Amino acid sequence: MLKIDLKKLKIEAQKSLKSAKNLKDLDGVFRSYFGKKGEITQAFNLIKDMSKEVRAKFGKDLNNLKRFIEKSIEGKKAIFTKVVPGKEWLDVTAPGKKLSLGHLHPLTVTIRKAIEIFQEMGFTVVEGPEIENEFYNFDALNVPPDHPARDLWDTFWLKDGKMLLRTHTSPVQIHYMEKNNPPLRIIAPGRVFRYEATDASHDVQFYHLEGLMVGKTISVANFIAIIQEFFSRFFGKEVKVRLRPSYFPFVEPGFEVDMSCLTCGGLGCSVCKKTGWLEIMGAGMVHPNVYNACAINSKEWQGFAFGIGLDRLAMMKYKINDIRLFYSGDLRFLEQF
Ligand code: FA5
Repeated sequence: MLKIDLKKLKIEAQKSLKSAKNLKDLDGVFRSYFGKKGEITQAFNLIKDMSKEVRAKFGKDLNNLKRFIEKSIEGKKAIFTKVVPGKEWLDVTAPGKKLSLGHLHPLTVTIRKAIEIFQEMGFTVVEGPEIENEFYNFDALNVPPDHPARDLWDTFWLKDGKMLLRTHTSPVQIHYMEKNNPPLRIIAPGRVFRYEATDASHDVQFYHLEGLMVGKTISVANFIAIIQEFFSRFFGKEVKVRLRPSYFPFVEPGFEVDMSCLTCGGLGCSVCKKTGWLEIMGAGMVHPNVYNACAINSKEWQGFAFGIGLDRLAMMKYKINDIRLFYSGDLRFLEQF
C-alpha cells in the first residue's frame, strides 16, 4: 500500500504556497492538492484500504491537513484580490450616472405662487375640509334647501344625502367667520369637486382659491385693485381683466371676472371658446345673509369675496390647452415643466 507522509506533505504545501506569486499560481497549488489526481484527493482514496486502527488516526490527521491547506489558499487569495488604496484605477472622464430628479407639478407651483403673492399683500392662508355638510357648502352661503341656485353647482353628494364633496372653497369663509371677527383678510386654497362633463376647460376636480376681505369701508374698488395687482405679479406683465355682472347667492352685487386669453393672445381658441376671454373667477360684495349666518353685524362690516379657478390660471401661465392634462399623470406632459 502506498504510504503517505502527511507531515512531509504539509511542509511541501507550505513551500508551494509561499512561492505562489499570483492567483494563477494559487490555482495551480489548489489543483495539485485537490484536483482529481491531487495529493489530498489521492490520500483520501487510500483510507478505504486501511485497517480500522490506522484509519481513524490517519483520517483525522488528513482532515486537519486538508483544512490547513484550504485555509492557507483562502488567506493568500484574499491578499492577491485585495484592492490597494490609491492604486485603484478611476476614469474621471467617464460619463456619470444620471439621477432622474422629480419636480413640482405645475399646479403646485401655481398654488404656491398665488399664495405667496396674497401673503405679501397681507392675506392669511386658511384651510377647510374637502368633505362638507350642506350647511357650510350651501345654507350658510345663502343657498337654502330647494333653492334653484343649488343647481349652479353640480354636486357629488355622499350616500347619506347630507354630506358632499365641497363644490367650492367658499365654505371656508363661514368656518373662519364663525371663529374670527372682522376686520379680516384671508385666502383659502384647496381642491373642489363638480359632478359635470369634462372638456378643455372643465374637470370634475380642480383647485379654487377663495379670498375674503372684510372691514369698515372695503369696496369693489379695493377688489379691482387687489386682483389687478395679483394678476400682474402672477403673470409678470399687465393682463387685461373685465368684470361682468353675474349671480352668486352669497354676494350682492356679484360678478364674473374674465382675463384676456393668453393661450391665443385674445384671438380665440378652444380654451376660451373662441371668445378671446377666459372666465377665471367669481366675485362680489359679501351678502348680508352670510354675515348673519356667522353672527357678524352686516350693518357694521362690509367686504368682498372671490373664488379663483387655479387650474385655469395655470393653463394661462403655461399655455396649456386642456385642463385634463394636469390629472392625466402623463410623464410626456409633466416632464415639460
Ligand atoms: C364659485 O364656485 C364661487 N364660489 C366663486 C365665488 C367666490 C363667487 C366668492 C363669489 C364670491 P364658479 O362656479 O364660477 O364660482 O367657480 C369659480 C371658478 O372656478 C371659475 O371662474 C372657473 O375659473 C373655475 N371653474 C369652475 N368650474 C370649473 C371646472 N369644472 N373645471 C375647472 N375650473 C372650473
